[in-house]
Amino acid sequence: MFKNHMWRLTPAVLLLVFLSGCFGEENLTALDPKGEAAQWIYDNMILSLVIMTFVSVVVFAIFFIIVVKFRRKDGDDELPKQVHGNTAMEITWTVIPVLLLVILFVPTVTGTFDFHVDADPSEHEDSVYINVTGHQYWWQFDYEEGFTAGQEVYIPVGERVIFELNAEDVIHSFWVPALGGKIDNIPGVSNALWLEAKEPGVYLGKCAELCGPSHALMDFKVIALERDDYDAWVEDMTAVEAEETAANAEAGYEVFQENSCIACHAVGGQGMATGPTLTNFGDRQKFAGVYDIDDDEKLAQWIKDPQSLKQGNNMPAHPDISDEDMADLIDYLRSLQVRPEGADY
Ligand code: HEC
Ligand SMILES: [Cu+2]
Repeated sequence: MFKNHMWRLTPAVLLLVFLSGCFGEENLTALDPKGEAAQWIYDNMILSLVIMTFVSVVVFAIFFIIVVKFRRKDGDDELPKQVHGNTAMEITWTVIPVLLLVILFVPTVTGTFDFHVDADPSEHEDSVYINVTGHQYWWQFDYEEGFTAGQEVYIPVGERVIFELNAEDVIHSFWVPALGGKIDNIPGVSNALWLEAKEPGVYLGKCAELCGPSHALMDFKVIALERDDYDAWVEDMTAVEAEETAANAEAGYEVFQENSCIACHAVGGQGMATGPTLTNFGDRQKFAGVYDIDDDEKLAQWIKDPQSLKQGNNMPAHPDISDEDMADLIDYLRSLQVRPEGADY
């Protein structure tokens, strides 16, 4: 009975295994590691898979051999010879699993210690140290240089970057599958982890803890730059002053001020923000985590009625902005760029 069930499930399980590679958007996968921490997780996953496959093959092989070989034959009505206890066999099937567990145990424990870091900037003075705050449903990244970034976190490539993990409201979880493991952002607790990207690139991150109705839309990006580009970016982010951004799109800047967007969205400068900092909004690939930044219509819809795009989020509706003002406002938002013209990241 039980065996029948197992067989019926097999195609479904296989399908899941094969499709799991297709569901992921971009590099939202732990199966293509692009950093040391992710590589360690991947190697351990493969190691345990190999060991489990080995155990399954051996156990099932013995099982089928015994079922076939010792099957009751026609006319064979006698009770078979009853055997109890076989010291050699008992030792064998105790020692082999113990050895297999030791093989899994050693890299798991050493790695766990290697990947542990304390949430304490004074212990990581030589590393880039970024304070991550999870909000319903967006990410805030505070840099030691004193500026804040929203939704996209920039790091230098080939260096261990320390992320201190905090939360503003409920528990979130910081996960960049291509770069490493996940650790929870817990209100009132500071956790930390380090990630290192081997290659420059954009790595997709996701909140991995059910945190409310729009949990599934709480995406972010890790953007790994060569050290020089990273330094230039930090310098540019630090230099932005809100008033100066007006020069790019004066009319839109006025709409931004009139509607008190700035009360929740910092542009330049530093400090807490109720919403994502917009200092480099024009550089983003997505807004609100998941929507295409180039989509004017969606962006206007977002500003007028954010609930229609992201249920339960904390941005108020602005239904009264006229179409003309909206176009200016969007121009202004797009003009908020820090990335130098022609930079290839
Ligand atoms: C009461 C605070 C508040 C006000 C006022 C406010 N917002 Fe927001 N805004 C938020 C929050 C919170 C989010 C994050 C929502 C989410 O993604 O869950 C957000 C997100 C955004 C985003 C997407 C940012 C990103 O990179 O993902 C844009 C663009 C935006 N707001 C524009 C505006 C504009 C323009 C105004 C003024 C018309 C405005 N906001 C007024 C709180 C506010
Ligand atoms: Cu979350």
